[in-house]
Amino acid sequence: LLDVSWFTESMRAGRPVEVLDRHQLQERPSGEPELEEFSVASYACQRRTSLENHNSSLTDALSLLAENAELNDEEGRGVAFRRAAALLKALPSAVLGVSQLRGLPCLGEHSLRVIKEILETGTSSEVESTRASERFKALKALTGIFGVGAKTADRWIREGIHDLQQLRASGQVLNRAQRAGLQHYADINQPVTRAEADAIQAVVEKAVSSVLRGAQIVLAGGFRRGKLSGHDVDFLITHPEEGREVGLMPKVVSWLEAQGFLLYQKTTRNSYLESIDGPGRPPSNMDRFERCFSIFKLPVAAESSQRAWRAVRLDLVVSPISQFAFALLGWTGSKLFERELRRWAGHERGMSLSSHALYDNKQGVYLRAASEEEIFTHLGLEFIPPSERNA
Ligand code: DCT
Ligand code: MG
Repeated sequence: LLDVSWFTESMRAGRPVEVLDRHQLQERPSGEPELEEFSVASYACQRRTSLENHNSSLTDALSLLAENAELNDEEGRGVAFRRAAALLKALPSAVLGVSQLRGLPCLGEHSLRVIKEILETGTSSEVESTRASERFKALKALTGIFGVGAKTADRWIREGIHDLQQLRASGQVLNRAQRAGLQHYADINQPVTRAEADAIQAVVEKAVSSVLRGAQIVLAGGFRRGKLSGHDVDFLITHPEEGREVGLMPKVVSWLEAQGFLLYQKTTRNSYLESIDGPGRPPSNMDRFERCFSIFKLPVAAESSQRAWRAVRLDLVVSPISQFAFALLGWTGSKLFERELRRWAGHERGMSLSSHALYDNKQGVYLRAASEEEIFTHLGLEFIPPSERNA
C-alpha cells in the first residue's frame, strides 16, 4: 500500500499518483492481476527515502554494480547505478514486475535489464560474476585500506598485488595514512555502531568544550540520518560567535592526542574564502573546510573483548557559524542525496550549492541561511528531514 506522506507530497507537487486498492487491480486475460505502476519524482532530493527499503535485493545488486564502476574509475556508470538504486529505495512496496517501472525516471536500460533478470530468476549474472571476479575482490580488499583509493589499488593490481599479504610482501613504500590503515585494517573494516559513535561523541564534546567554551558539536553523516551503523563517525564543530572557531581544530586535536585518543590524524586547513573562491564548485566542495581525518582509539569495555580498545575512523570538520547550515546539509548525506541537491540547484534553479554557500547565478548574489529548512526554501524544495535523506 502507498505510504501516505509520499502520496500527499506528490499531490502537493502536482505529480501523478496512482492509487489502486487490491480489489481495483484489473484481471488481465492471463488471469494475472495488472500490477500498479509506480510514480516518483525524478530528483532524489524531491523524495522521502527512509531506511525502510522494500527492494533491498534489487538495490544491493545495483549498489554492487555502482561500487564496481566507481572502483574502476567509471563515474558516469557509477552514478547511473546509484540513481537507479535510489529510485527503488524510495518505492512504497516491493517491485513485482518490470511493468511497474515503465514510467520511472533515471532507470537506464542497463539497470532495467539487471532488475528484470533478478525479478525473473532471483539473481543477476552480471552481479554474480562481478562479485566473484578477482579484480573486484582485489579492488575491494586494497581500497579497504584507509588511505588507498581506486587509482593506487589499480596500480598495485597491475603489479600483481591482490591482497594484504601480497602487499606486505611486496615492499611497496606506503605513506603514513596507508601504514596506519594497514595496521588497523580489521578494526576499520568492522562497522561502527551507534553506541560507539555516542561514546566517541562524549570524548570529542569534552575536548571541544575544554579548548573553547561555547563551541558546539553535531553528529553528522549516516548516524544523523538514523543509521544504526556506519563506516566512520562524522562530527561538525562550530561556535555561535563568528570567528571564534578560527584555530579551534589544532587545539581539539592536541587535546585528543595528549589524552592518547588518536592513532592517526591529518589536518587540512580551511581554504575556502568566499571573496577569493566565489561560489563553490561541486567537485571541490567537500574538502575546503578545516578538516581532520583521523583514526580514533576507542576504549572497549573489558568484559566484551580481549582487547582494551579498537580503532574507529573519525572525521572532524570545523565550520564558521555563517556557513554551518550549508555544512550540516552537506555533511549529513547521503552522498547521492547531496549530489542530487547540487544537480537540482544547478539544473532547475540556476544556483550553485556547496557545503559552504548557495549562490544565485542569475541574480549574482549569495543566499544566506541559518538553517537547513531555509536552504530547502531557497531551492524551492519541500524540506526533507535527515531520516528521509537515505537515498
Ligand atoms: N559527502 C558527500 N560527497 C562525498 C563524500 C561525503 O556529499 N564525496 C557527504 C555525505 C555524507 C557525509 O559527507 C559523510 O560521508 P561518509 O561518512 O562517507 O558517508 P555516510 O553517509 O556517513 O556513510 P557511513 O554511514 O558509511 O559513514
Ligand atoms: Mg560517515
